[in-house]
Amino acid sequence: MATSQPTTAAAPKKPAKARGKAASAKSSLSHSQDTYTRWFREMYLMRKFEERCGQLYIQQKFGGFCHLYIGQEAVLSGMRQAIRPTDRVITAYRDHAHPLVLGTDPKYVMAEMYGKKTGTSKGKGGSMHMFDKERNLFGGHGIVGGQIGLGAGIAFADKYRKEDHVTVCFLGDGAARQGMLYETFNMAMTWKLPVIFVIENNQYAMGTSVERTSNVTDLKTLGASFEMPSATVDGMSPEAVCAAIAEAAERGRKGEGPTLLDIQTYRFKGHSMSDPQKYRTKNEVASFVERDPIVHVRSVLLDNNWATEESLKAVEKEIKAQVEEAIKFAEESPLPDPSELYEDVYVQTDYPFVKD
Ligand SMILES: Cc1ncc(C[n+]2csc(CCOP(=O)(O)OP(=O)(O)O)c2C)c(N)n1
Ligand SMILES: [Mg+2]
Repeated sequence: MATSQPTTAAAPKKPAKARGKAASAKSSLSHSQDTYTRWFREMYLMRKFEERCGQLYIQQKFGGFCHLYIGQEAVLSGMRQAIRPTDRVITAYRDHAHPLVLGTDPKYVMAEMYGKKTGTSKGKGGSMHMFDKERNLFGGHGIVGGQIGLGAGIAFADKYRKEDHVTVCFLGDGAARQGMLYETFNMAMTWKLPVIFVIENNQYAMGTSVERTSNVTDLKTLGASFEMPSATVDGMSPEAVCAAIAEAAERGRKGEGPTLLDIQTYRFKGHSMSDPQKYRTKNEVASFVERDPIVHVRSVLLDNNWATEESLKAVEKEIKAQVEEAIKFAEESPLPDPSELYEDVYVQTDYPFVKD
């Protein structure tokens, strides 16, 4: 298959920042009322959860790092719509929204933020290490690019066991510069692994723009020397993301191997909570906030008479209450017992390197 083969979901050639507002809500709808309703609910949950995390972090309710996902929600909603619940997901440290979209109860995600025993990783992972075995979420990884090889490894295991799952392996535009990417791309193409490499290209790695990290700024071309099918996708549109990931998943399930998607998105907030954001202008941020995917989905629902202002307000109220309940649960949960420190480190109880 040709490198950089355009998919139905390829974004216009202009960089995302140069494009105008989301297309009119009524034009060419490819999804049902149920889908838009679900997108609204889950994106609103991701947004409110993250807004509250930001506030709680400032109030020093929990420590460590805190990387918010605000602005990038359409990537996860589009992905969730395109895959099966049995498919696998792995990501980096900007990972609070991934369990939420996969259906993990927000209270367990919030408890992990607080380092509590009831958290998704029993309070031993924190913000950067969300896992959910039942929902096939394999983390949550703090080493930039570390999950690229792991994602291909999960896909290798599925292929070896002859199971038809696909793995969606998320990575940042900064992680795309890691050597791990090239070794993994080579193996994934050689063995035609069912893995979709999704660059969540929010245009910055901490304060460093894509333009400053390489001569190559069209990230879909990173797969070119491996002849990996690839495309650029508008990450502010859940419809475009869904179409691109669905096509890539089908390719993976048919045994045709991996796909690379450069999904162009934007984080409305700083890299982490301690980012003065001197590397970008307020106008640049505003140009993306104008394309807020939640506003887009909201207007699709209203313009098609699939919802009313009142019904959406009721959903918002319900979700805000759910997030508050999650905070209460987290605050009231116990801390892990110090005796649990060495539990869940190795699967094998007699692992030869474990010493007393
Ligand atoms: C191997 C490694 N190098 C450096 C860091 C420090 N670091 C943390 S986040 C980050 C930027 C990564 O940016 P990107 O991959 O674009 O993800 P984003 O934060 O935009 O989601 C860096 C360099 C790290 N955690 N691991
Ligand atoms: Mg980035």
